[in-house]
Amino acid sequence: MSSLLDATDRLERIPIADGEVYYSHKLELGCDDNEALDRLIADVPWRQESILVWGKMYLQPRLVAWYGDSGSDYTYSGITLTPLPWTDLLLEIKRTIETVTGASFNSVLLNYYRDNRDSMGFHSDDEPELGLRPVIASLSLGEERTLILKHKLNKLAKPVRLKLASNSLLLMKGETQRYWTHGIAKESRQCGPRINLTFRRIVSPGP
Ligand SMILES: O=C(O)CCC(=O)C(=O)O
Ligand SMILES: [Mn+2]
Repeated sequence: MSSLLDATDRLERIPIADGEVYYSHKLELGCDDNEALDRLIADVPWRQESILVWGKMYLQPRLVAWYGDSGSDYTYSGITLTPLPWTDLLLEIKRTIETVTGASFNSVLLNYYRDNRDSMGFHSDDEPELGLRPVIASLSLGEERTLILKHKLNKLAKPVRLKLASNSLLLMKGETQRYWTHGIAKESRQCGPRINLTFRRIVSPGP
């Protein structure tokens, strides 16, 4: 029977209208999450990108890196990222995420939140190259941070706050990017480092 189950049946569904969001508190990564965090902090060629917001350039309040199959360029907020080739560690993590989600991915955006002052503004992962109804699988390693989801149209829908633990997986699919924005707020408490890996599928060349 289990082969007839959708892979997402093994994940907790977060009850939101107009979208499909799933959470798994602890993934079996096949490697220690602290070790994976340390290796990524040390080995990834992290960059702090400048982005265009309302016609003005700002430094992003976090570091990023983009990996993927060649040709999976990704354009957002006025910057185009050309993928670095997959490393063994990232391919191993990708395989685990693909098994758990039943989806396949050709690229991953890594976000490195160095401390409580690093953050990500509200946005949707709705760039044209991700196609309609993108499937975004997001693995967290390190410090627990809160992801907030806000409905774009229904002002009566309460924002949804999700604490993303180390080694947890958040899966967004269906109409989530169309109807919701999400972001990671700064914290007033001290925070250790956190790395987030958002696996994506580029389905068409960017603009
Ligand atoms: O850090 C997170 O959990 C969110 C990352 C994210 O939304 C993104 O990379 O688009
Ligand atoms: Mn996002």
